[in-house]
Order: sequence, then C-alpha cells, then structure tokens
Amino acid sequence: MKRTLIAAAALCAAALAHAADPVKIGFLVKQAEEPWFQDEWRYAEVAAKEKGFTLVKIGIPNGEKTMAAIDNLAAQKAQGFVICAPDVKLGKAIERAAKRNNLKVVSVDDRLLDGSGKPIESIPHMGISGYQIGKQVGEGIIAEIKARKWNMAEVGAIRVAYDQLPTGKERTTGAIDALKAGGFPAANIIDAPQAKTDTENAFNAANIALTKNARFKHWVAVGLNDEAVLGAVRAAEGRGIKADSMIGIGIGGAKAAENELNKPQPTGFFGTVMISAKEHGYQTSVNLYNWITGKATPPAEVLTKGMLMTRANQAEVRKAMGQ
Ligand code: FCA
Repeated sequence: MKRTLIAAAALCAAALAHAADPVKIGFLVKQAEEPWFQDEWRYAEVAAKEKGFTLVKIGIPNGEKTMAAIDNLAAQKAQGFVICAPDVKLGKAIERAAKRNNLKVVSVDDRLLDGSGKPIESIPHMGISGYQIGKQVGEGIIAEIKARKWNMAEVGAIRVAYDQLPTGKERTTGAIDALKAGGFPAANIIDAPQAKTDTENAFNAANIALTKNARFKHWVAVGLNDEAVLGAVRAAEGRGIKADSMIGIGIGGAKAAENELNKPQPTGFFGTVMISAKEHGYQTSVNLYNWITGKATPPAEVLTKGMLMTRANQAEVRKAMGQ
C-alpha cells in the first residue's frame, strides 16, 4: 500500500513537472535554403513570440538528419514538432521516432505516407489544395496565351515533374488538365522530370526538354513550385527564348518569385500562384502548441488556397493573403 502511494505520488510529481515545463517546439524543413521554408520559419517565430514557446528550427535534407533532429529535440526536452520531410516515405519511421520520444507531430506541406503509400491519417496535416492551385496555374497560362494571340499549335509546354511527391503530382496534373481544358494540344506537352525540387535540377530537366523539341515557336512552363518554373525560364533564356515567347507560372510567391517579378525588365516568369507561408508557418505551430498544452487537438487535415499573382497585381495579392 505504502509503496503504491509513493509510486502514485511520484507519478503525479512527474506529471506536474512535465506540465510546468516550458513549451519547446521543433520546426523541421526539408530545404532550409528555399525562401518558402524561411518564410514558414519566420511566421512560426511570430507564433512562438505570441504564445511564449521556444522554437527550434532544423534543416533536414535527408533521412539520417531527420532522425537525428528528432532525437535531438527529445534530448532538448521539446514536446513536439512540425515537419516537412525530405521524403514522404519516411512517414512511418518519423511516426515511430516521435512516439518513442513522446513527441507530438504535425506535418506541413508534404503529407507523410505509410508503407503502402497511403497518407498517415493520425498525423494532423496542413498542405495546399494542390490540384486546385495547379488548375489556377493552367488557367492563368491559357488566359495569357490568348491575350498574346499565340497559335497553340506552335506552343510547347514543359511540365517540370516531381511525381514521387503526391502534392507535386497533384499540382502539375491540375495545371496540365487546365491547359487541355483550355484547348492546348496534348501532344505539345513535354514531361521534364527533376531529380530534386530546386532551380538547378529544374534547369537541367527543362534544358533536355527544350533541346529535344526545338520545333516550337513559343513555350509555357509549369512545375510544383516557383523554383521549378524558374529553372525552366532560365533554361529557355539560355536558348534565346525570352519574355515575349515564354509564359511560366509558378507556385509559391516567396522571395524567389518576388525578386523575379520586380526585375526592371519582365522575364519569362509571368507570375505565380501565391500560397500562404503565413498560415502554414504560424497556424501549424499554434495548432501544435494548443495540442501540447491540452487546449485543442489540431484538425486532421487543412488544405489552403492560393491566388494568381503577376507583375500587374502583386500589391493587391500580397495584401489579400496578409503577407
Ligand atoms: C512542397 C514544395 C515546396 C512548397 C511547399 C508548399 O514542399 O517542395 O516548394 O511549394 O510544398
């Protein structure tokens, strides 16, 4: 009896001590050098200041670094983390590591998958509505092709593809479907698979597509993010295809797009569908904080919207998106 009481008292004390621990949250991103992720971190910091928790930002370019980061967070007595993993197939390993270390986990941008390739429903997720946003890209391109009175038979479309990432595939599928729905010839669409979702890899992929298809007079380009489309735009420039014969529309709207849209001379980067780094960075952190402190469980899945932004409407779009 006495022993049970002592054990119970010890448990209570441990629970109280835990509850009183200052809240510490990790924010783990696959590509820390990408402006989108820097923006997410910036808005997560806003949440940290507002709610009074500590934010630990860690770049996780591969599986090994991901596992090390989770162990590191546990050693620092963090209670949870937000994650955009370098490979969504790490889902189960991430879930196990979180459980083992008693850490709560929510995913952002890229939904984690289980061994059979299905989303892990028990990990709350905030991502973009990829297909819908992709459609906005395609519709924007069709409108601009028409404004320029191009003959679609003479236009090639580059789909910078990263199909192993479901949100990536959804985005470019939405874009291509909208192009086709707008009358774009399916035979003029060329896949350019990239090895990694950055500008350099997109450049290399697009370069091959352009070399093999020199017959087209004009070009359009889509991809899963601004970096993908920028790669295609730079590759086209290298072959003398400039703003007047190129329409690239990205997805993102962070610094890379901003710099491009504010160059004194327009480039082939016609615009981007701006998505909300603020919501993704701030709200995921707040949701996790509320979960840790017992205030609320995060919604199972939130899909956010985007707005087409070009040189013509940058200020309005940024204002409407609160960024
Ligand atoms: C993915 C992409 C990023 C960004 C994010 C919302 O993680 O790789 O560039 O678009 O989704």
